[in-house]
Amino acid sequence: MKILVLNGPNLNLLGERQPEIYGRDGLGEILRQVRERAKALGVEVDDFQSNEEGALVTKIGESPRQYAGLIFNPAAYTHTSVALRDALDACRLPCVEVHLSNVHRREAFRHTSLTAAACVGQIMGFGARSYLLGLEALVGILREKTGPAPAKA
Ligand code: CA2
Repeated sequence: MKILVLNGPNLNLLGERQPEIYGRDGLGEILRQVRERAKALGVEVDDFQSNEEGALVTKIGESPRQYAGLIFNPAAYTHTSVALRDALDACRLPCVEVHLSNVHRREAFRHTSLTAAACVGQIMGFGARSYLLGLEALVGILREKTGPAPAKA
């Protein structure tokens, strides 16, 4: 079972600025933790980050060929992108939306997510742990559908 971890604009800058909001871990470190948890859960993970909306739309569109589900931090596009919402609806894969910060404790423009309604759920406010919780939730949902992973030899 393969899962795609998608990251939107500016998340490549994590760890460099605004650590009080986003924590000190860079995206590479967050993804390392995700891969470690994925291994423990017995699933494979790929990742993709882009600062471009169209590249994210294209990646989501291609994802049903390769992946069972998505973990997605759409970053600022969360609050603006009908295109990403439509792409998620169209691809029909289960997606967990994750955010490092609790957007409801921040500016009002961050309180709306256009993408959340196309997702099975949303996890926010736990820093890098949001991704790990999102992965666990997604794997749980997928296993409910397909049954447990085969035991290791
Ligand atoms: O809390 C989150 O995960 C966000 O998706 C992060 C986005 C923000 O626009 C969302 O409202 C909430 C920002 C992504 C990264 O922004 C950085 C900006 C400067 C330095 C480091 C990261």
